[in-house]
Amino acid sequence: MTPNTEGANGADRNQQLFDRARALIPGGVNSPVRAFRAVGGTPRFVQRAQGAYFWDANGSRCIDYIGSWGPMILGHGPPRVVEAVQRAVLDGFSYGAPTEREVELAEEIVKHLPSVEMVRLVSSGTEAAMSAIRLARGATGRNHIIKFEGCYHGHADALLVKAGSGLATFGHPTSAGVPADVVKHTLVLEYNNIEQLEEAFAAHGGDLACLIIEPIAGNMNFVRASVPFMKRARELCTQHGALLVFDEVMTGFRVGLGGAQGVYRQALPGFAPDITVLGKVIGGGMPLAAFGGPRALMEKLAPLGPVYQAGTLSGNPVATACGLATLREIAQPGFYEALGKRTQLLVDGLTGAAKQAGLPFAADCEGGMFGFFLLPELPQDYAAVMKSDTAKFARLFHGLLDRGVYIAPALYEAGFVSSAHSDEDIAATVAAAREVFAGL
Ligand code: KE4
Repeated sequence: MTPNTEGANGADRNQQLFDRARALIPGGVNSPVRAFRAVGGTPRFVQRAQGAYFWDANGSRCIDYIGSWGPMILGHGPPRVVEAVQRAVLDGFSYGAPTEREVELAEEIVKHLPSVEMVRLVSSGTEAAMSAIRLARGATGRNHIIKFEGCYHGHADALLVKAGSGLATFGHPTSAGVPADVVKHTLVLEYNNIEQLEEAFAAHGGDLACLIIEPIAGNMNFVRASVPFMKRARELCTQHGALLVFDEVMTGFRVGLGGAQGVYRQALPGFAPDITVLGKVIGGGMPLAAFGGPRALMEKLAPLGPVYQAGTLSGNPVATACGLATLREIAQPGFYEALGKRTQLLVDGLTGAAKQAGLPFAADCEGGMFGFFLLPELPQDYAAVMKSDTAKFARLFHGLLDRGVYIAPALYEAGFVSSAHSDEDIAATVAAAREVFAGL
């Protein structure tokens, strides 16, 4: 695939746009990961996208394995979703009043997640995770929370925290502007570390409002919580009266129709979190997220209960049209079987190409989500992920990009396959990777 780095008049329009953007928008982007800081180079300014592809400002086409960081599970511009959105906008953009479609979307979500009896729609994953923690704290009357190193739950203050100096010591802010007071209730533990779980609950169990976790950590690229670890987390939360919060913003309706909790239920019959946080796929690319759980818990939310939560654009009629049409498409029989096969084809192809090149390489996937590491085996926690060779990853990233394959511009991000990715796209991706691996 010949790289085309220049527009019609020979100028690199991505660079021109990036220069203009950086004069007006911090870092030239509206979300940091888009700035290519981890891999260097110039971000691609997307001009349009369709199916498995986008075209950048130079008119160069890329096979897109980010898909807006997960939402575009049907690929870009799925016809029936586009029609639903076009119809919705003709009826108005936003009302700030209840609509039937919010009820229909809530029904669709509840239908597929047995642990969710009620759901509240919001506009971003950050808002959903933040609200879920407030609900857990309001419901339990407790302040402390547990999160895990390497898991990302949006940028609410209480969650921008790194591990304390020793085990079961409270966290320190990872961002300027977050007062130490705000994170002093947040315990940060090692993902998949059962011993630390036991110790933290032994020391603080009676003061814990919740444990929040990414069940498959897509913000460490792709790290699964082990079944024994997840089983123990569930048991300890139940034993100590803390709530188990599943952050499925990335995995929800991405790894399967029942989300990651459905995957764990296969190994742990009856397994269920107390609160589920959703986003990305349920909005189909529009600003829509949600959190839900048992009725008794959710009815503690305003206007019924004492836990306040609100939003001008919550349940926005255009966003709900996009999300509802998306969920109805992916709920079709066979959708996830076909998507999972396509993702496995990619992972197997990349693994074979890397082995052929003699590269340390480990990959994993579930449904339409995948991850890979330039490591000999799959890491189980953040420290192991960070042993990756970032310079080598950057060379891989740009080698693929030059060949029209767009993966995440950071080694700690997952990748996403859509139902629009064809076998030919997968083959072209593996061929490009084979060329790049040879030179790494
Ligand atoms: P948003 O506020 O970005 O909608 O969602 C926050 C969030 C919450 N929970 C999980 C598991 C998430 O992955 C995210 C957001 N994911 C990142 C990608 N790793 C979004 C990309 C970005 O920050 O630009």
